[in-house]
Amino acid sequence: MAETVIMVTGGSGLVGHGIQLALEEDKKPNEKWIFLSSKDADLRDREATKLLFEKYNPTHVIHLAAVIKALSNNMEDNCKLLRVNCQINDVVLDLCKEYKVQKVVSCLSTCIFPDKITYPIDETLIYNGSPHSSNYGYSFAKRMVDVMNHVYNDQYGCHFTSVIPCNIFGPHDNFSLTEGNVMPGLIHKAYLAKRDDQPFVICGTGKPLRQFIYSVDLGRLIIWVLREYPEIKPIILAADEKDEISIRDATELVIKAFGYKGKIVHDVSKSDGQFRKTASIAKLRKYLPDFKFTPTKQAIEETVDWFRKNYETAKK
Ligand code: NAP
Ligand code: GFB
Repeated sequence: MAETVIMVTGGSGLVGHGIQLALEEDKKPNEKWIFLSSKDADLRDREATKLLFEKYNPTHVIHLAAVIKALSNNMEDNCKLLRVNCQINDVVLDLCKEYKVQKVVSCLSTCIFPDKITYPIDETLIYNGSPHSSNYGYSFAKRMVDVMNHVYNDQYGCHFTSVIPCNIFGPHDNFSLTEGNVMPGLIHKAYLAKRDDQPFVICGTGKPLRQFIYSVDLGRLIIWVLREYPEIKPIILAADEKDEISIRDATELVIKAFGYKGKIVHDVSKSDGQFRKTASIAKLRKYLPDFKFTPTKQAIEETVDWFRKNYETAKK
């Protein structure tokens, strides 16, 4: 059987590690996986990136690399996030065409959907309005990946597709208190509150709603998309709608996992961001009716356990 060489851009991040953990239970002998980080090449640099294609000769690419920030930083840096992400995507996808890569799976995000929309959101609604203003630089860069997938398919017959995950968390996340997304931020804050016997501060009102997916579940689903999903059009990969929870609920699960019993304070000077972005997984269920997500409580406990054990070296 011919060897499949799968090159994963952004392979050193949260989702890259989710795929690596998922592969531990689902290795195929004819697949060779290469997980890249920014140390291998700056993907904005076409010549440096070309050397990676020459070196590894990938038959398949999972394109995860992106510059991601939490809500407050997105708001301050929409311009940078638009430019950097467009530069990376342009170089990677065009080289995939040049090197005749058989299939590319890129990663979008549920924050790309219009802010003012009826819920639940589905894959057909991406272009029905502007994304939330806190996020529009990053979101428009991501929308352009879907546009590129279609034009490269129409014009050159490339099989480029994409997945749209909701908020992700798990081991190897960015647990920075200022730059991390909400779940790793809450986990780091709960760790410090418990250790130093301090109040636990939630940004905003805690009322916004989010769907969360465990990085290992997402890893399993991305592997399925790479091997089996036939469409160019994107597919939402998210928790079931019924499992959407408020930021306050997520906080309760995190502090329980730490056994923290101290005071909880809301800093309402901090933005709530988008109130909700509830996404439907009807399309995923049509393909995979029996897929079982890890319960959020269990996934949080596993992530907290990982963070405790790896506190010194975790990205924070
Ligand atoms: P992450 O942990 O921040 O990792 C980002 C990855 O991109 C790292 O491997 C990083 O390399 C690499 N990278 C960044 N800039 C680069 C550059 N100029 N050249 C080469 N590599 C570069 O991200 P993640 O959370 O795993 O996200 C993966 C994908 O999922 C992204 O496309 C993101 O937009 C999407 N997504 C994430 C979330 C979420 O909640 N995290 C939700 C929805 C969608 P280094 O490790 O060397 O820095
Ligand atoms: O994950 P997050 O930063 O962004 O979550 P989005 C923001 C929500 O969690 C807001 C509240 O309502 C915040 O006020 N929150 C409470 C906190 N405490 C914290 C905390 O300690 N840290 C953080 N970060 N938030 C993200 C995008 O949007 O969605 C990313 O910014 C990515 O780029 C991701 O696309 C999927 O969920 O609003």
